[in-house]
Amino acid sequence: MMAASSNRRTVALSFLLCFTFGDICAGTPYIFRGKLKGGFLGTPRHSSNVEPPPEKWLVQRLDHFNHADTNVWKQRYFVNDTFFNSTNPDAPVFLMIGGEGKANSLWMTTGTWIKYAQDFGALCLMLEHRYYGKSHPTVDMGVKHMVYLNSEQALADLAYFRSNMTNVLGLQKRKWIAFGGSYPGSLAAWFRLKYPHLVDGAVATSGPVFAKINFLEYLEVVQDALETTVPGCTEAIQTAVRGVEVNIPQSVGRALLKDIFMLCDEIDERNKNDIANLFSTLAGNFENIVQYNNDNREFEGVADANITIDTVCGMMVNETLGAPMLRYAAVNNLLLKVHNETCQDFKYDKFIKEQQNVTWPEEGGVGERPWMYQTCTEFGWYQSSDYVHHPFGHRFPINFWTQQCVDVFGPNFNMELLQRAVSRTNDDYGGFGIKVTKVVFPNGSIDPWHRMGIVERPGDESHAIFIKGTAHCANMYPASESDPKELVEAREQIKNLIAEWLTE
Ligand SMILES: *[C@@H]1O[C@H](CO)[C@@H](O)[C@H](O)[C@H]1NC(C)=O
Ligand SMILES: *[C@@H]1O[C@H](CO)[C@@H](O)[C@H](O)[C@H]1NC(C)=O
Ligand SMILES: *[C@@H]1O[C@H](CO)[C@@H](O)[C@H](O)[C@H]1NC(C)=O
Ligand SMILES: *[C@@H]1O[C@H](CO)[C@@H](O)[C@H](O)[C@H]1NC(C)=O
Ligand SMILES: *[C@@H]1O[C@H](CO)[C@@H](O)[C@H](O)[C@H]1NC(C)=O
Ligand SMILES: *[C@@H]1O[C@H](CO)[C@@H](O)[C@H](O)[C@H]1NC(C)=O
Ligand SMILES: *[C@@H]1O[C@H](CO)[C@@H](O)[C@H](O)[C@H]1NC(C)=O
Ligand SMILES: CC(=O)N[C@H]1CO[C@H](CO)[C@@H](O)[C@@H]1O
Repeated sequence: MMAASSNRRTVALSFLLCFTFGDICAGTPYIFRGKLKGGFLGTPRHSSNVEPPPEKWLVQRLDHFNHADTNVWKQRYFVNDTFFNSTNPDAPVFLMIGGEGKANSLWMTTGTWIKYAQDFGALCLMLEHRYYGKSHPTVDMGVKHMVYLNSEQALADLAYFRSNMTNVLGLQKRKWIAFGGSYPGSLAAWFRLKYPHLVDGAVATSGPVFAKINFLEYLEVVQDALETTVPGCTEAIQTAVRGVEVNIPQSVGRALLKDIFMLCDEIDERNKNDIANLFSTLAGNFENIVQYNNDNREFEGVADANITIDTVCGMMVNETLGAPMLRYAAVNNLLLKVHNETCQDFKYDKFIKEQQNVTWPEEGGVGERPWMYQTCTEFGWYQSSDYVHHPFGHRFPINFWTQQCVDVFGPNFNMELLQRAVSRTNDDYGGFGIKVTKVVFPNGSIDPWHRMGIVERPGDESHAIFIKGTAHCANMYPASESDPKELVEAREQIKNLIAEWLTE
């Protein structure tokens, strides 16, 4: 799911994952904490005219860990049974796990997992994650209603979904394989970890498994990817950023910046949060491109899918575009244009106000509040500017990010809570030391998220596939003629692993 429609793009958060344009909210940037609006895994756009299957609803418990609480709510799911060969007792069930964005039904008819379903005669199911899309467990997103939002409840939702579907659809004795990309990739691995009797294997694509408050490695990967693709790129960015720094203290300079970067508002040099947001947004232009470089998302209808590292770095080293600061502005303005935005928003207070809104977004809207809540209470993963050697300036340090938790959710959501939460998450799932079997962890070398993912085979029966030269979730998108050899091989390797798990 991504976002875009409004004419502003704020920028405080930079990173998550994948989503679609078309649903946006005003001050929120199209890439938010490394996640495209709508989720880490992009929304597929339909290449054919295949009608996606209709949505269905399951009654779920609000709190799986308190049996005295009898509250229930309705969770959305989808079924594609076209390839399911029910007369074959070995035909498996494939479960696509929803994540931090709405579950887009277009995934029910496209993507690599559908190809695999065709090969194995599988039944395809997708469950939307609680608090995202249309799966609203509570009347609103007030802080006291958000206590039921966490990955453990989400895994318990999957467990109940699994048992309900088994009964309702008569799937006894069938093997289940879980799929997910990005945060749902982590959930796929954790589902196998926590409920090994319910799922026989998991394809955990680009899943960050290690919770960490200060994800400073993110910009390190971005810097490497930029520099190895186009030498001189990071140096030009550094010069540009220095130019921005020099202009901020002077009123003439601020007016110049407003003009060349098409800012929506005047810069208030005393507002450190606005300045942090500005620097982080400008870095975000490059983070987004690196995270999704050459990833075949055209099928999703992603507006900037054809803008790659070569495009933006090509601009950064192109002297005919003027001084480096003007080239940096040209990249910014190109992305604004692609996202149909008329000016660059960077006002921190506006962004915080939007995140404080507890009303569920209207149909099609993108709410980033639930994901923000999960980062503040489980994972961290803030793409701070604290790595020393990246070129984007050091104006968005970790405190800028952690303060947002307090500003949005209140004083309890402080650093102390975050530290306890992140350490509990790693105790719960094992972090990098996760002990699982029959899980494959594909990750792309230039996807910054691989630094929080499994980089070595964690056990004899789980597998790491490192896909050279690819970005976030690349192996999940439909294949294309131009896919690198490594990606083609990875898809084949994953298929062979699934075949192995199904015959054991
Ligand atoms: C499965 O879910 C449906 C709809 O929520 C419910 O009516 C039914 O009782 C459930 N069945 C089982 C066996 O859990
Ligand atoms: C379905 O499975 C049965 C039993 O394995 C097999 O004989 C049949 O050819 C399969 N049908 C299709 C359409 O693949
Ligand atoms: C399942 O996906 C296939 C491949 O895109 C599509 O042709 C079919 O119509 C889908 N079936 C349902 C029930 O949506
Ligand atoms: C991306 O594609 C659009 C539409 O096909 C085209 O107008 C635009 O120039 C392309 N942008 C780049 C940077 O190639
Ligand atoms: C540099 O930018 C100019 C002006 O946009 C363009 O005409 C030229 O093709 C670019 N040069 C390269 C090497 O991309
Ligand atoms: C931008 O606007 C054009 C024309 O109205 C539309 O075709 C396109 O899909 C929009 N792009 C985005 C990212 O919303
Ligand atoms: C809060 O979000 C809802 C749903 O998107 C929207 O209708 C409402 O205008 C927003 N409220 C404020 C104060 O922005
Ligand atoms: C699981 C997996 O593929 N891990 C790879 C992720 O990326 C690193 C490179 O930084 C590889 O070394 C890992 O093998």
